[in-house]
Amino acid sequence: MRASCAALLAALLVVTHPACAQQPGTRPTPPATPPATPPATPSGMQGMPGMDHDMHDSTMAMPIPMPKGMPMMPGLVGLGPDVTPFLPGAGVDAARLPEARPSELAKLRDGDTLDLTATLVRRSINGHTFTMYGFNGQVPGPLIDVPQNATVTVRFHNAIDLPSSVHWHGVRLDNRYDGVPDVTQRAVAPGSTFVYHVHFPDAGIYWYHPHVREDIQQAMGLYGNVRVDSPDRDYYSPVNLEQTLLLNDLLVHADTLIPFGKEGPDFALMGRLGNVLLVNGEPRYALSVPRGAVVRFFVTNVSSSRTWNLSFSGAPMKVVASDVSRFEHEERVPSVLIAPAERYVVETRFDTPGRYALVNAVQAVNHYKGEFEAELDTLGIVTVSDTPAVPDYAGAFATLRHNAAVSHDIDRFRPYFDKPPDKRLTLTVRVSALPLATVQFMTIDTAYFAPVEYVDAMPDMNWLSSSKQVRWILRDDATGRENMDIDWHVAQGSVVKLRIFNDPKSFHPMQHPIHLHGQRMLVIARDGVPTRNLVWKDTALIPVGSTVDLLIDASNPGAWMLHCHIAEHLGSGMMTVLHVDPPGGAPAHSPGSAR
Ligand SMILES: [Cu+2]
Repeated sequence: MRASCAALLAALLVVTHPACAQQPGTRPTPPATPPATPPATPSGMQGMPGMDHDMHDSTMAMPIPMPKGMPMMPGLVGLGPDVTPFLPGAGVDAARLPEARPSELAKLRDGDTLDLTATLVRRSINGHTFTMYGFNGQVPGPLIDVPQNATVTVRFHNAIDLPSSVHWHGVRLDNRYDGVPDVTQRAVAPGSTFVYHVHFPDAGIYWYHPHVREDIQQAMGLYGNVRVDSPDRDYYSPVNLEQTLLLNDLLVHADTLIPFGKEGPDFALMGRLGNVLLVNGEPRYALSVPRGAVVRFFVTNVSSSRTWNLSFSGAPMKVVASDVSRFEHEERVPSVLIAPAERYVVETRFDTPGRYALVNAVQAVNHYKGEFEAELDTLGIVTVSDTPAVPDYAGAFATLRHNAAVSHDIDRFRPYFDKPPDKRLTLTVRVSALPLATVQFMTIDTAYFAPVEYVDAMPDMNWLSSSKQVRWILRDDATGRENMDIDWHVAQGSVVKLRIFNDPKSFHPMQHPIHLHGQRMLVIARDGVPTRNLVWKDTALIPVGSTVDLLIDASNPGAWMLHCHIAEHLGSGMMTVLHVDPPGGAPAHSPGSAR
């Protein structure tokens, strides 16, 4: 929310606070803390970004956690979202559920079969016990490791208390197995099974999650990675260790999960931003490595709405790959910015014995001062021993590779970069029946915007907005049609230039990570500035006020979702379908039945 100045305005200090006009939303300064003095302390390990989480203070009277020292807006006290509260496992005794296990490796070969079962699990997080979900009793779900070009069978069994499905995020697979209810299949009812045949044409890091009520099912633990291994042994540089990091956040008040909306998402304005930050399902990530070790991290953002900015306390880092390919050129980066559903592959060298903190460094707002300020959360610690790493990959790490194969693959698309857009979308929002205080607040507040909002500065207004009141919109500029009324067809094999504009003048502008299923795309320009180091993507962040040009390689036939990956925005309508028609027209196709 446009919170910093808004709070001042709400307090009837109707002045333009000079700080409010300062560089709204400028990128945070990444931490440059040397490893000898890591910012991590035991108290910094609790993962509570800006939230007051003390069980014994007055916040106990609040229905949701608020930023420290900030009361609920007077006009909103006593209200609740207009949806029925829902939490997993109603009436189930958590003590009788199995404790969730960490993710286990599921190494599959071409033709193998995996049984994947979504169940209720018991979780213990920061000393509190919750009933949540897991795949095969694990959170994250099994790390599925397959060779490139393998096809595997996954028998998905739904043993949770909601309809579900599995979407294979970023994978250019057969449309029938894309996992989207009412588009490619029917939702899998509790107690039912659906069999997926998944082909993996591209090396890299992917993930799987339900495509039903993602705001509940992902947040409660239904997510896992797929690592697709290239047959090229030199595909990545040599490293001493590989790690997968799945980033999520959980919204907890004292010892209680904040319920979800049964009929549709609450927190529909900004999405649900948790106050407990999780790496691989746990609030404390820990890794021990020898001195000089080079570690390749496969990072996936599975959170509903949070955009993260990761770094390792100044340890040198290079970015190697993203969603569907490697970059044309490896680059040194101070930190990596990762929006919901994106993946980045980064390599880091830990050359000094000691402790390096894995931190999320973003820009938050201070309501009372009306200023942007840095916010730093420690997600975990990498402990580096005195023992030297063997082999020593310092030389390989110092080399920034040029991936000629990636550039050559892109070459045949370059002639299309400068063509006029084939399709244009505007991102906006429409609201109705919100509390009057929220509407008044937002109307004044929209005078200010940040390109990317990293924290929920006004969780009371956000919590009270449900998908019944908020409609997030993809609008086709050519026809004025919105969301599922857009009827886009393109020919298989065409190269589609899609221009997306995120309208900063809407009622509540916000960044949107836009995801296209089943194809790959390039972000070729942002605000008219060409991208100089390309990478194949399936998700692109569209900041507020920005115009982003995407070039879609529409090679995979079928009906493919195009949507915002903020789960509450998707649940509030922000989706459409791109039909990629094979020669001879669209295939006759009806959603398959759950078996
Ligand atoms: Cu969105």
